Amino acid sequence: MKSRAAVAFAAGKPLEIVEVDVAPPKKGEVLIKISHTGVCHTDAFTLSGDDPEGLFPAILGHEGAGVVVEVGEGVTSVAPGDHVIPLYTAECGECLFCKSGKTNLCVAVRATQGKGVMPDGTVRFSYNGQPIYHYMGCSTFSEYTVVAEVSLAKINPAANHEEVCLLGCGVTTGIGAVHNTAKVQPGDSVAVFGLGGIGLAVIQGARQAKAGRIIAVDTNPTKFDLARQFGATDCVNPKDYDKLIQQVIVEMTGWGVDHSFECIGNVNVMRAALECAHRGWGQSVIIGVAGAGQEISTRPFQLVTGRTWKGTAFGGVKGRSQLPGMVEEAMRGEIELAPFVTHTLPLERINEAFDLMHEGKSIRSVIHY
Ligand code: NAD
Ligand code: AHE
Ligand code: ZN
Repeated sequence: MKSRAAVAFAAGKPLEIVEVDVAPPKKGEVLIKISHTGVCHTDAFTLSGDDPEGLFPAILGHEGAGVVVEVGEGVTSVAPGDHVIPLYTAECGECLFCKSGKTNLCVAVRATQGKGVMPDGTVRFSYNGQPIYHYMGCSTFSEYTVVAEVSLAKINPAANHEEVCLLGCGVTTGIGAVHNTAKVQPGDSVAVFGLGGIGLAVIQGARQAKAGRIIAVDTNPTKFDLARQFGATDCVNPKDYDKLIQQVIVEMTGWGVDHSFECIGNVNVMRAALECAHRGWGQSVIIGVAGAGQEISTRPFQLVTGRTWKGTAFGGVKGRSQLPGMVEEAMRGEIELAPFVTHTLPLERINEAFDLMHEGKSIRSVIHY
């Protein structure tokens, strides 16, 4: 079938809106009609050419919601008409990782997903007869996409796709990082570095966890109003100080914060986030994605004196078993999604969404088909 899609033909080039061919779903696969998709910084990261797994041409996008159109052989958990959120972190329930009960990092389709192909090693997209790679097992920048059955969360059909698509990545990642990875407790102090979709979701999660002080850090002060609205108690712009931001936060708090979260993808800020964690027990969670060749560093003494460095993917959330419940929470108003949607744009204007992100003018642009 034909599908309108925004194709990344080459790194660093704008997406091109073209009509691609989409092959039917094979065994264990599902054809989805995407209704909405958010644009996450990770899409921009891969488009920039910095992603070691970046492949071109590809159809990016991993924060979508849609409806099942057709199922391939053997698919039993979803049927045409079901409303779904594609998952870049699958949940097969059977692999070593799923069965461990310790992680959401299912490996059922991860190896092929990272190579831009379906689990059988082939692609379902083509343009003028040339293959186009899949992306993160989702490719939500195509109106019709094919994903593995294990990469689909079935959600309440009454959910508003324009908002719940953000649970496909950004909001779930931030909220999940607080509850599943850091396990923030009532009264704990928190510092959040980077106030995009991820950082603001961390703040929302911290407020849900009844954190005490929530220190929001960004070099763009236009983000502070929304940060306060979500629950930040202090907003700090590192540019306002002539000393290191970790020193500023340690001085603000006495000994540092109980939990810090890096939501930017900057290895220098990752260091600052670790070093502003409390002596003896403070922990720092890396959420941001850093480019090929980048490495983190700190004095080992920072760890010797009790700080812990952690990381999280999709906020530790198991997509098929936990995401439907988060959609229900959003429908009950227990997760706030509307303030994240600063812009809505048709697919044809998707490159504006990337411009708005780079200019610091958006939190989330949501694309509709
Ligand atoms: P975004 O671009 O919307 O927000 C980033 C924010 O960081 C902006 O507000 C920007 O002003 C701020 N910033 C940039 N440099 C800064 C600095 N030096 N000090 C303080 N603030 C600074 O991005 P996003 O969509 O919220 O994504 C954030 C990061 O999280 C990205 O690296 C993305 O790839 C990553 N991510 C990771 C996961 C995961 O599962 N681990 C999931 C989603 C996104
Ligand atoms: N491909 C990159 C890593 C990118 C990355 O870390 N992705 C995050 C999700 S970002 C969503 O916006 C993630 O979940 N990683 C775990 C996984 O299995 O992909 C690289 O460095 O190769
Ligand atoms: Zn994302």
